[in-house]
Amino acid sequence: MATLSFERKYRVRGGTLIGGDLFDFWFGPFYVGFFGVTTIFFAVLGTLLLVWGAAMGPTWNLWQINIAPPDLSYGLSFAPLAEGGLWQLVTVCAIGAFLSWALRQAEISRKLGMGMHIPWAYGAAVFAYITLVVFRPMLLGAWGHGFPYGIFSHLDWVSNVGYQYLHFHYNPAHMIAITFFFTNCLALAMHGSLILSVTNPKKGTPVGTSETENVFFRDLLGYSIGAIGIHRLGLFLAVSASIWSAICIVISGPFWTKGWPEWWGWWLNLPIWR
Ligand code: UQ1
Repeated sequence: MATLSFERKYRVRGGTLIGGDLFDFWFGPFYVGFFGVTTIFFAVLGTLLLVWGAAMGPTWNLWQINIAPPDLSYGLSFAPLAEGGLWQLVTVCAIGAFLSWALRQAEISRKLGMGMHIPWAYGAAVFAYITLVVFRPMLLGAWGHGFPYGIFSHLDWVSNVGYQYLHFHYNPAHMIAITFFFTNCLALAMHGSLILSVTNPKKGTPVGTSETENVFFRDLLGYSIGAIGIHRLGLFLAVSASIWSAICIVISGPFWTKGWPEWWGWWLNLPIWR
């Protein structure tokens, strides 16, 4: 789609965090900026490294391609490219691209005079990823604790690590994370369906207003959280899901080495049951 006429007035100079005016331009509809350049650089390099790894591997079957982290015996050192070094470089590229993307969001937010809600919210998901592939492996003393980059292989990793703790669903932080994911899903389904239903009345009836939205939920639940409130709730639920995901994986190993069902012993052993 062509740039809308009103978009032109938002194509203003400034707001950059780095590079001054040098990268302060657009490519078609996309703002570039210094971090647009670094995003493209890391994303393209990382993808090429994955393709190189696939070329060295035994298969081009998309489901079975696997770029594995180094063997645990390499600890926290650099591994040869064909023995996990590629995974290490891909991880650096992924983190470089994700952080560049967040900083590009921050530059665009500054340009438009917006708050920093979007980069911080996105940053929570990046934080969960970095916790998984950097913080936890470092706490455990080996990059080999990172997860492999591959469709089936990463599923196998999740299954194996889950069984390593006997039953991962007994991890209390995992329970909280899942509860946030599900509640977020419920809230977005409620919000999306509410907005679509209010703006798509049957033929002949006028489109509803914010009061129609409020009244629906007051009739249904005796409470309406409000137009801004539902978005605050959504942000809270989504960011909480990311943060509790990071917590649930970082405590598995570094802070709790037994099966997760055993953690609940404190509850089963409370004197109130005797
Ligand atoms: C709601 O109360 C509300 O305010 C009018 C919305 O804004 C448009 C909503 O999208 C939703 C889903 C609700 C209902 C939510 C709760 C937590 C009662």
